[in-house]
Amino acid sequence: MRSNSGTTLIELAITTSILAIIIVLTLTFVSSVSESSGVLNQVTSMQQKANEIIEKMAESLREAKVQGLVTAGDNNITFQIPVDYDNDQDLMDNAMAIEWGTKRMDLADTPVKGLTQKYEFVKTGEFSEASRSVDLNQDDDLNDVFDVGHVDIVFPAGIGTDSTGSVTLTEFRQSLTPDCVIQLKGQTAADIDNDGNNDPIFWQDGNTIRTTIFFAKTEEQEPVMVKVSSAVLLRNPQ
Ligand SMILES: [Ca+2]
Ligand SMILES: [Ca+2]
Ligand SMILES: [Ca+2]
Ligand SMILES: [Ca+2]
Repeated sequence: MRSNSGTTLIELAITTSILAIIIVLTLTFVSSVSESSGVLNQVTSMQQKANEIIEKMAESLREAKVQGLVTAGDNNITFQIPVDYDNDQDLMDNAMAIEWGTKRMDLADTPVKGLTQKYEFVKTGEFSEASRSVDLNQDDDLNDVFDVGHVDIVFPAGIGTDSTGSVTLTEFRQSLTPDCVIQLKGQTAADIDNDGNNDPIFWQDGNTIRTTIFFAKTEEQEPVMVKVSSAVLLRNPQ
């Protein structure tokens, strides 16, 4: 009886510790699964949104007449689009030339002749790998610091006069993205993902406009980086 109960106690102790190990293993497994599915959700939702944004930009750039050359350090691209400013239901004027201009978004999309619109990166913050202990660009160091911001579309808006009486044009801005666009700090054309190719947001390669955007939700505890790019062949090159 005594030896029996002794065995039972030992057995109980062994069973309890085995159970404890199993519980710990299970919890570790569950938490790592939910962590990786959290990262996966983050990547999937960002990828989807990023694709929509870049497709929308590509659509307008395809028709565009780019103003000036877009070099690799530029954080913006200025362009015109065909608009029906003579209001005869086509995009050609009387001389059969394309009606280049933009729209006054502040005036219900009213077409305006000769003016431009642009896409532009606007910095709103920074992300430091070291201070967050996250290797965001996965190049095996924690040395990188990123500018964080968004891409605006900028239209001309109301025309006013300044203090000297000169005519001024104001801007109408719309943010195309949340504050989750990243670039290496102060290096608008740098190679973010270390694949040997520089990653300016906009870059003109002959009649092709290349757009590359890196997205990261830097407010997440474990932010991940997503890259989206497009190459648009200009339909109306100069
Ligand atoms: Ca017209
Ligand atoms: Ca890094
Ligand atoms: Ca680095
Ligand atoms: Ca790169």
